[in-house]
Amino acid sequence: MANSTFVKFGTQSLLGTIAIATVIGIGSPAHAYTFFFGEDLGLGEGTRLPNTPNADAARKNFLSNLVRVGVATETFESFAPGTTLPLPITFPGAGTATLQGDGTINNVPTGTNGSGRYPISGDQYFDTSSASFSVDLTAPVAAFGFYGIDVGDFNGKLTLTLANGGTETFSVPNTVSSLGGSALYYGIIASDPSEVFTQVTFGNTAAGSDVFGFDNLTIGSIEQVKAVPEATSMLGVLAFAAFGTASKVKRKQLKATAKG
Ligand SMILES: [Ca+2]
Ligand SMILES: [Ca+2]
Repeated sequence: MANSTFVKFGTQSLLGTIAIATVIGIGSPAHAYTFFFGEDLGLGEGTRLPNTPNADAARKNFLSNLVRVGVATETFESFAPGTTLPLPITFPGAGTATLQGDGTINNVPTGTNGSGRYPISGDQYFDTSSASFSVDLTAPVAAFGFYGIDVGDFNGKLTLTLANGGTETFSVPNTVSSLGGSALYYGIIASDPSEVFTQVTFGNTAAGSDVFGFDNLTIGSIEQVKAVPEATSMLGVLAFAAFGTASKVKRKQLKATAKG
């Protein structure tokens, strides 16, 4: 008897959940961006990390979701040191990305710039306060990934605001108040054409004081994102929209923590 009552109640609860999910799905389609994050903690302002395995793994995972042909990565090696913004950069197949705001191309062949910042590729990187830094895109893009160096040692968490008609802000789960010289990789991939964006504005909870380095910017169009498996049912779509992104982020954060 008790068992039968439980089953009945359980069914009603499930139906209630479906109804709520349907309302959410119709009223405001939840975005299902996929996030990629890996962080290697710093060893101090004067020390360049000898390797960045967690950040590299996140980048590898990010790139594995993009087609191999045509996706470009800007390493900032071809610009004259001291170059300031605006800085237009062409990404074949994905349009032009113009870096806007404050920042400078820095050349640091060895060690750090004295404040924990250094290139990931080659000798150069882009140095910015993140108080005023955005990337304007001539064509809507679906994938955006980069290395951030020396984020968080002045108590700041990095944020990215995507403009796609409205705006949506995402926080990078970087460690705060760590030693200088850390390296992280952060990537975002849209899963369908409604999620593409035309501008990424950087912010920082300690804007102006938590200066960071920026290297290996990868941008991809929706055509350069590998197809994601289609959900098998409407309920699957709604459940994924409501809960999929959060759990993915959580899982990746946990993974990064375990490794770091
Ligand atoms: Ca620093
Ligand atoms: Ca570089």
